[in-house]
Amino acid sequence: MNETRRALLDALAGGPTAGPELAERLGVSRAAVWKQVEALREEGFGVESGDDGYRVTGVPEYGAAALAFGLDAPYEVEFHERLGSTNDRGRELAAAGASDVAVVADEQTGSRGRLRREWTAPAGGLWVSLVLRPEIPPAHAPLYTLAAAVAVTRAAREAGVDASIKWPNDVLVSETSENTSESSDGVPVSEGTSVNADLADSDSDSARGGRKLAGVLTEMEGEADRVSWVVVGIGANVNVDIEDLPPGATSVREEVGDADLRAFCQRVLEAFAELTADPDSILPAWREHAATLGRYVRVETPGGVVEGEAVDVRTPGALVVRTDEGERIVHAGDCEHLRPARSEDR
Ligand code: BT5
Repeated sequence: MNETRRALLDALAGGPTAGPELAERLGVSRAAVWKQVEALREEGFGVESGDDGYRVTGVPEYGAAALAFGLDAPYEVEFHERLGSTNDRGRELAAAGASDVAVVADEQTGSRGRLRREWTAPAGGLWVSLVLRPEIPPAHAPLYTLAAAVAVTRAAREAGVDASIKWPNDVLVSETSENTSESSDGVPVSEGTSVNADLADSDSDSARGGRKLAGVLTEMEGEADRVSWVVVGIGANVNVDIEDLPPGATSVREEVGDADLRAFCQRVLEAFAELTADPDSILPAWREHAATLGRYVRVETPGGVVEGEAVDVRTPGALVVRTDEGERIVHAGDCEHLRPARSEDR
């Protein structure tokens, strides 16, 4: 989207604006404003011109302009009806030097989870990858994964879904029964290009116990002291039938009925931008939205199994487990929720 279009959308999002004022704010002629307004109408916006200027009366359901309209986050939106993988496109953009771009697709035909697992992404879900160039050391990149999980969980809760995070980054809707188990991979730090892939190829995933609503795949390229780029891929089942998803998955549609996908996407982008603008806020927010803390967990790590009560999470996303032999810090692993910790055990 060109800068004039974005500036026009930003101006109109603030309320009715007169043509001459728009021309001045956009630094273009009034005729050019009119042309841009016509282009918005062609994209499905309702724009009326009245005494107080141009006023938006309707926004298309989804698309680049719809997502940019009223978005309170510093990302340019690149939208595709259908794409292989938004992460692949994000990596391409990153390699070409782009930053602060949100690649969104309505449907993905070759999307990936961790360890190159298949990710199912039919139309109606939120499939987005953020291309970023933060000034952080590679070891801190997992914080971005945690921030993404928090952002999706917030948006899901706002949509009425009782979502929470299982360490490190699966967003689940838990079963009412407590004695169930789930598993997932952990967050290895900065090896290769995949920040949160690796370890045991357990495909049992989070299906048991909690139904998986969303997942995050963060990839990066970096040098010893600084990342070059990070691509944070977020997949959330929003307006999707569970029959079109793998077993063990759930969707916003399944839990509470359809949500406004455009608003859902905007909320995720806004929450993510807010969290990463203040990195110190990420871990406290993660703790607040996590289902893992206060539970007995079993984590399969590269160094063996760690079992005990998950008591905290530490920078850049390590899990602190209280075991019979004392506290263990787990950076990566396959985590199962065993049961809630009883208060007398603490
Ligand atoms: C993840 O992997 O949870 C990360 C998923 C990231 C997907 C996004 S979509 C936008 C961006 N573009 C991409 O190409 N990817 C990212 P993992 O923890 O490895 O979980 C993968 C497993 O989840 C699969 O093996 C399935 O069992 C299950 N699965 C696949 N599709 C699912 C879905 N839509 N909902 C819930 N579970 C799913």
